[in-house]
Amino acid sequence: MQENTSLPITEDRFMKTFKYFKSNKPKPSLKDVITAEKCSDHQVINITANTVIEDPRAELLGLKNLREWQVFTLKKHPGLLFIRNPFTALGQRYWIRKCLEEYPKKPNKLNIDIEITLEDWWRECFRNGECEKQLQKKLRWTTLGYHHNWDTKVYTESNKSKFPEDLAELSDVLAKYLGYSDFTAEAAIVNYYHMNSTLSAHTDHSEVNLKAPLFSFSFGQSAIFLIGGRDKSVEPSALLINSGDIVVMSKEARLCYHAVPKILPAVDSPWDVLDTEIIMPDSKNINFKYISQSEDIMLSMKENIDNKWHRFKDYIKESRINMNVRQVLNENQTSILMQ
Ligand SMILES: O=C(O)CCC(=O)C(=O)O
Repeated sequence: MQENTSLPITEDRFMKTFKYFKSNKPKPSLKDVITAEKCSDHQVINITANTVIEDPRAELLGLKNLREWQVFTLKKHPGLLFIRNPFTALGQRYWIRKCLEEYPKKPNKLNIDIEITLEDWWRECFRNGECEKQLQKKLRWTTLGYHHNWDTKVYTESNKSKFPEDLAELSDVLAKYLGYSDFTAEAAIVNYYHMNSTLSAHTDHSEVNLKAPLFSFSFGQSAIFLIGGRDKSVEPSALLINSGDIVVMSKEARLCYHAVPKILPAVDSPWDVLDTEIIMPDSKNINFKYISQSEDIMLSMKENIDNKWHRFKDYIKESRINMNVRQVLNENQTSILMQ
């Protein structure tokens, strides 16, 4: 992630729009914010494929049948794809819980490491039975796989941990659906936003492979996402992202400036809308590429149906989580050193 502040403010249209949406007084108008609902709008094109090959892994990863997915692109931003919530309610719960209970554990890296090293942040938040809100609010990011180095912006072999199998599998299902047969999830930033959080304008270009798409999965509260051009003189478009939505930055959009100037209260909470009868997926005959123990997923899904869910629900009702997945290496490259 790299910030660029070199443009004179008069030419920095990205910054102007960012400030407009960030403002609390006066509050920005949302009338020009693009939503998938407005797909008849001249700015949005529905590019959902007519024929889709089913993927038996989808259900176990908390995804709806691929035939139900809806994909859009923005006329002004070719390469920027938007998939409108392809997750089931149980799927949303699964990923929210993973981002809170599993991913912020060591050896993964957390923003709070510079202050305090915690083996298990979520467990620590509930060490005394009650939720320690102050510690909970401190978590802003966790990195997985190749850890993004925020100072040098360089990935290294020595700063890497195992990429989670389930997230690799989810990314693989998405990649295959979009026609990227060689995508490998190798790094992720999980971003945690509270109602007043923002993410400033940046491009993601630390990866060796800048041709592979970047997958961005969002859960919880909504957000305004700005997507601009290759420099900040291009006026960005504002897109509303709701829980479950996926944004893909590919091709021309892969290296474009983007930002999150505002978190908005979600109108719906799709993680709450569980079907009355939950039938657990049968994982026996599914061929996974990365997952070795699908029973763990089943167990975790089941736990989300019972009363263990309430702590995660309390968190997500005032937060947004974004999992930002990247391929780092080129095809046939096995290490950063081999370029
Ligand atoms: O939260 C989002 O939607 C975007 C996150 C992002 O741009 C990043 O992690 O690089």
